[in-house]
Amino acid sequence: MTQRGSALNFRDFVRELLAAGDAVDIRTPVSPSLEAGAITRRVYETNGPAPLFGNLTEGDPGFRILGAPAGLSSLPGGMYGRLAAHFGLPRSTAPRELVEHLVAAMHADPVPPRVVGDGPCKENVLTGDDVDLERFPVPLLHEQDGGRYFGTYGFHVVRTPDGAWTSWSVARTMLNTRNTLVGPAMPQQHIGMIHQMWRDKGERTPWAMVLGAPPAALAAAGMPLPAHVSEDGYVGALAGSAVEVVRTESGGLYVPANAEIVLEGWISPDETAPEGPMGEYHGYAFPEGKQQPVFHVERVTYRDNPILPICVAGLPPEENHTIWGTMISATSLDVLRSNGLPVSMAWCSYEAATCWIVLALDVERLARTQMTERELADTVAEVLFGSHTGWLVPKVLLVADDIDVTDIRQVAWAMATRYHPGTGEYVYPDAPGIPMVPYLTAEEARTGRGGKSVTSCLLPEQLTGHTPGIAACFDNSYPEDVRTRVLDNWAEYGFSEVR
Ligand SMILES: Cc1cc2nc3c(=O)[nH]c(=O)nc-3n(C[C@H](O)[C@H](O)[C@H](O)COP(=O)(O)O)c2cc1C
Ligand SMILES: [Mn+2]
Repeated sequence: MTQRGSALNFRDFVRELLAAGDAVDIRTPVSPSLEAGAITRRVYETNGPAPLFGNLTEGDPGFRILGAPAGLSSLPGGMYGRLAAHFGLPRSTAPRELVEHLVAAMHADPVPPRVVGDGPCKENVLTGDDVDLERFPVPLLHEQDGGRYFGTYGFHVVRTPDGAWTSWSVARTMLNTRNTLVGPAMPQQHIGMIHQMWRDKGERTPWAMVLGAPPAALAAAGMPLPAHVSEDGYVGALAGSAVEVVRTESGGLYVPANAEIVLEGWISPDETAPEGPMGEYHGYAFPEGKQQPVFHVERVTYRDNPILPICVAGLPPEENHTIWGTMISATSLDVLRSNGLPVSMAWCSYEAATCWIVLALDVERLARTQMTERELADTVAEVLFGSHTGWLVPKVLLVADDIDVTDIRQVAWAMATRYHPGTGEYVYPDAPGIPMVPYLTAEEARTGRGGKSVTSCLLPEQLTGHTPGIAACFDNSYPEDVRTRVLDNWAEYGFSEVR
């Protein structure tokens, strides 16, 4: 028996989406070369149900693909339903509750994984010359991509040489040869740090990659938890029970027992190969690829009729926004609060492609700090840009918490009516940041510094604790009896239900 439920079992997750009408079981033959990518893209861009491709024209018979595993949904009351299902939460869970749930698990004791002897991920085994990644329907996701991507919704497993820290992290991998992959392992990311530890010893990095992982594990692997924190223990705390793992044969690493597909092998200390380009999280496809480390696959294990999940990166909303952005929101909220800042909510607007984070400030608590706007901006920059999570996001917007930061319309309104040109923006040319941000100069990208800002969308009075005027809107501008009557009579007036 393997553990069940949508958070800890990818197959159950898919089954629940199908049952809720938030996935479609596609029986029509579909090509993994561009067609599956095009369908998945259109699904993101229309908030459609996740496509489960059951009849692919390439790859072994019975091998499947799930697109848009955390796309937004147009089902009533469940826009974030697919995201919430990653954590076993009700489909109606609001972003604020989700973020607080993620933060709470950061403060709970880690629940280390439970080792079991066997698991569904070992139903099929390929070793030696039989290792052939081309047996899988490895998709070409965008026409401009430099290759076919095997891993766009899976995570790497590596461990420090002393065994103290196990890292699970999401990063893309492109097919290089039938038994090697190539992909980024940036030195600021934990896989890059751990890979460097093995290189310093002159050794290969033992490595595994997990596809079709328990959804909560995938999300945690896409979360910038601090260094030396093992994501596997965080997942146990988050899901409320230990993740069941099995030992890999080749590297002595542990992987979720019910994963769809597991690749085992090692990362070369020095070998690189060209990777990319690929349509990326910021929304653009740039023309150049890069040399990246090569991952050698010595063993492949998979479930019967395996399902390979894919993220077709590009314009929001896709998983780099819905999963990565949400996880960054939680870790950022935690680091700001832990440093005493009066932040009530943090949110990477999906529409901003994980290139800005909006912070809601409790203006009464803010007033008590007696900080000037500059002091506030500098403190936020120091705390956030100095952290692992803040390295990822170049822009910060500050708003008072009368604004719902998860509603882009309210954020746009605050930006337009409260940000003061010439004085409201504070820039940090020395702050370290991810070099993938599109507007960076060549020099900023090379040094990994600059292009970072904090923009205040606070009215001057809000620094002293009050908001002058109120939003003129349905909730604020009518007495309760009028609002109730309007809501009760809505259908009778002839309007359809509001979603
Ligand atoms: C769908 C998806 C794709 C991602 N692709 C990459 C990637 O290719 N490279 C990368 O460095 N981070 C990527 N990330 C972000 C990392 O997973 C994230 O920053 C995470 O915190 C890294 O783990 P670490 O903090 O343990 O280093 C991706 C995240 C998601 C959800
Ligand atoms: Mn980590």
